[in-house]
Amino acid sequence: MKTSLTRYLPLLLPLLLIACKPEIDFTVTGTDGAGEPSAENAIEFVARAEEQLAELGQEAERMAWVYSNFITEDTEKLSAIANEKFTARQVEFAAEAAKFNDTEGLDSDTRRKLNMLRSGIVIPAPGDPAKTAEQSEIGARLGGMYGKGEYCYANGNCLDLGLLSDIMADSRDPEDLLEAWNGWREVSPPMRDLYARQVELANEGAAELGFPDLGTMWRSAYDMPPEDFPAELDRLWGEVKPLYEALHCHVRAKLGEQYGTALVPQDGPIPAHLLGNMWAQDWSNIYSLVAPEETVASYDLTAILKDRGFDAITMVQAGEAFFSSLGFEQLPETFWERSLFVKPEDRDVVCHASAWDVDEKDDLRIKMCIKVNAEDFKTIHHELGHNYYQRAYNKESYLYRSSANDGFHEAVGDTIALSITPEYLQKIGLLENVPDASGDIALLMKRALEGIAFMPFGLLVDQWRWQVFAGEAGPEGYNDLWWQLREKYQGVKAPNDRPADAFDPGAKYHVPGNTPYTRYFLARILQFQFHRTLCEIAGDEGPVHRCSIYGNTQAGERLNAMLEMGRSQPWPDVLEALTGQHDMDATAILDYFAPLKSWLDEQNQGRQCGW
Ligand code: X8Z
Ligand code: ZN
Repeated sequence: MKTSLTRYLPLLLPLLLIACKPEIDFTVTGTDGAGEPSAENAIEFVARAEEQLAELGQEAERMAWVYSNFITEDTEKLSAIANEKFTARQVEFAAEAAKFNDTEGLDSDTRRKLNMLRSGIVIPAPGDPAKTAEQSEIGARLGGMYGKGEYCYANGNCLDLGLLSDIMADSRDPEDLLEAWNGWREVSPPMRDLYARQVELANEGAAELGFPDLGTMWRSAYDMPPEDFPAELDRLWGEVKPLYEALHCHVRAKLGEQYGTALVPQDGPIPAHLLGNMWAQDWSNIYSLVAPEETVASYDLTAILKDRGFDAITMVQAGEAFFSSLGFEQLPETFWERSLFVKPEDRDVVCHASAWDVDEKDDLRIKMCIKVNAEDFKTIHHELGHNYYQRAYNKESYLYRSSANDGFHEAVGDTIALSITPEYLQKIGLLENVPDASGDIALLMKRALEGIAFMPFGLLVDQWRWQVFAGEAGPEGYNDLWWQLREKYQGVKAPNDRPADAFDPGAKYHVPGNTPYTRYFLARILQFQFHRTLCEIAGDEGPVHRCSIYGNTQAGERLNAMLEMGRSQPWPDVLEALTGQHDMDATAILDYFAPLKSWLDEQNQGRQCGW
């Protein structure tokens, strides 16, 4: 809902999109002075709220942009102030909206928008202005701590997350991996008490709006009763889990061969520092360790991009060209002028990739510290997906300028990325020869190391937060709960005993950045549903993992038609408009990976799987 930003993803601030301009008139909202909470007054109230929030949004958005591009004490403060004003306003509107709960005769749009106003705040603040200010300051501080984070080695060499991540990706020395892994986790212990206070304040804010806790408020954003949502996630995860377990089993066996079974016991969770990624959420960097031996070597997109002299800009241009081939209008000139593509040498910035729509018209931007590699090539498509979505729904009214549910926003660019197939790379001149069908297992393995490996992580981050919000773990128990969930869902374990003050969840952007995470789990399901449908529309009759919709304007039109709907309808209806299906459905992902699943099952014969 609109209460989730124009900047997609990373909510640097605890807030959604906006903050306010001091010159705006804040008087008279809601039912005050407007008589009874009648249906007529509700319409008027919603219109007023939309107008004010739309206007207020831009300044906070600009403030947040400046802050995350120049992290200093001053921009932190300015950003917190802007955020505080916006939050206060949002909370007032939410409370006003609740007054219409029992109003009869509301039309469905007004009812929908009132619900959005009431429940769509990511981090609601208590009504007390001092607490709102405190909460905004904490939010800004946490974002800055993460953005500025670095680890200094004994030789005085200090590395930021990007460089530490390079070690996680490339090193095969367990000691180096462990130091980088531990080093990054030194950034987060000072966040723990601030985070705990933020939870306390946000829960108070949620309670004032009538929710038992913040987790329930977050789960209210899915066009179904909040209590049904976890069961829906369990259903989807239950379907994908056997595939994940098969992948886990094979990867663990191969890591055992690489590092020895003393380090990687073959009947337990995998040590989290050996999977090629700081959070073990994407395993594609260890492809060479787990690659199918009998299939022909597939291509190495990182090497191709480097050999062809790609840089950050030309990589983004290639992403834009894909969308253009589907019939999407080119990005505006300002996108190229205002985006941040490369990490600046001279200042701290938030490098975590994000996409922005500053004026909700066409001031689209991305902010990324792009490296020339396959992973960032994919992330560029991910971010551009956000931008094209933002542009597609910009004719909707303010509260509907968002995705059908938050998983949809995350799924669009990832759907396009599934079309970066060997055939596509050949078409655009990056690959001479397309591997024949014997290369499919290699291709699917790479995709699974990204997408399937990610799924339990995508689920557990909010399982952790929901329990924290519900008071099931206090600050002393945060870290243990985190590792219980990592073991339960991912089958990974901390590589060493965690220090008493460890706050490992804080070492993942979205926790200090307060960005809900279940959206990425949903996106994994949705992207394969979208891909399957778009390939059908494109008339592709081959295996779906080989299909690329590049150049197919019918597929582009149908995709755009869905994007244009924004959040104006319940997500099942939006999903149906594109796919004909009313439900999220894991069969698309399972069908896509079916050949790999058979292959993994063969490899795993005789191995003891599970943890
Ligand atoms: O945060 C992101 C995007 C921005 S919305 C780069 N992602 C999650 C992550 O990095 O943890 C994309 C995949 C999951
Ligand atoms: Zn995203």
